[in-house]
Amino acid sequence: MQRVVLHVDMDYFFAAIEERENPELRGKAVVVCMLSGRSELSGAVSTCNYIARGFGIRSGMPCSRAKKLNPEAAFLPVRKEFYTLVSDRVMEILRSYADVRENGEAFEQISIDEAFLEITEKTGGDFSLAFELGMQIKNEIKEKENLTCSVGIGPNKLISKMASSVKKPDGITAVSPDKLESFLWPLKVSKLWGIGDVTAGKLQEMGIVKIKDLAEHDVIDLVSAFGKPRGIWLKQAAVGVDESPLKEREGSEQIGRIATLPEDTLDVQLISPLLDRLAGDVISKLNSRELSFRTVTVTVINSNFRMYTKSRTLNHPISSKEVLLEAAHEIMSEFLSESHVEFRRVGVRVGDLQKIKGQKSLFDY
Ligand code: TTP
Ligand code: MG
Ligand code: MG
Repeated sequence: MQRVVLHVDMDYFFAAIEERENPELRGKAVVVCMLSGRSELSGAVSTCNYIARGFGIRSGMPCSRAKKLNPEAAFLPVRKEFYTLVSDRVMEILRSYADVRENGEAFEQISIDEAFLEITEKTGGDFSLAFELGMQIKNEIKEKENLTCSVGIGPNKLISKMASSVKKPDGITAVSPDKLESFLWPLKVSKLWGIGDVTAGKLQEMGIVKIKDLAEHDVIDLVSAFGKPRGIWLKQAAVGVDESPLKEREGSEQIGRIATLPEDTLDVQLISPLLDRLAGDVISKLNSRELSFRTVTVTVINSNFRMYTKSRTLNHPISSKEVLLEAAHEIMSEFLSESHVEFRRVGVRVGDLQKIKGQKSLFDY
């Protein structure tokens, strides 16, 4: 199946949150500053809204310079903890749109305001469905958080990441596999995600300016200039090839099983046997690897293909099937009491895994 990856980047994130919290800022240039505290405006610009960008203000610039560019702008100190709370809520919305795998969602957050979602299964490889899903995501973030974002869709991470910056703010851009060359080739090599100033400079010395030049360049020459892995990567990236998978959240290996119900239903009698079977499979996998768990997560996907998850954290690590079943059934009954839309798929997974300490038998002594 054709792979589809979606990338989301929030628009002028820190400044947009400040604007939302303080409607008087609307229509004004807003600059969020990392103040060093030494003297007034002695830090660097963290970010600014698009009105401020119109005055030439940019991330990383000294705040004093920004002040010269637009003395009327509102200068606000960063409130990182607050932005992180907003980011966490946005990420949970995004996560709910990603394909569901046995060990969790195919989702990778890469910064406070950016994430990749694998949506290959969700869309069946169809780029127009992917575009609709992108619009749904934008609407939900606007509705729930009153913030805008820009979305890129492509056959891999590289292309989706580059596509999301094409139309900003509040844009959406899909680059289907047949459009790779027309999308990439007119761009300068420095626009290729993963190429920094040093590589771009070196390429320029070799006469490679546009991505098209890179695509047409002899790979052996690239390998001798940049080494084998990098040389091959450059050649492939120039034609839009990138096979890198989404990386899971670090340190959060999970073991899980997910399955489709015989029919869409809200009947506990039909759901329970499947839940038992999934929990049994999870326990066997845990036992074979001698692992205990501390968190239990139940996932349901309803007949509208929306996904919901709920988790429980136990107060100590355990490997008991009874405990897993009890937690899973409790969570499921919460879901059932809240939901009006029938369930289509259900999943059980455990996390916070730990190796069970080897219990020696008497014979070992
Ligand atoms: P970005 O996504 O790079 O920028 P942005 O969201 O402000 O604007 P855009 O609409 O172009 O996406 O970064 C996300 C946040 O990270 C940004 O709001 C503030 C912070 N940040 C810094 O603190 N310093 C920096 O140099 C950059 C680039 C970002
Ligand atoms: Mg952003
Ligand atoms: Mg970003």
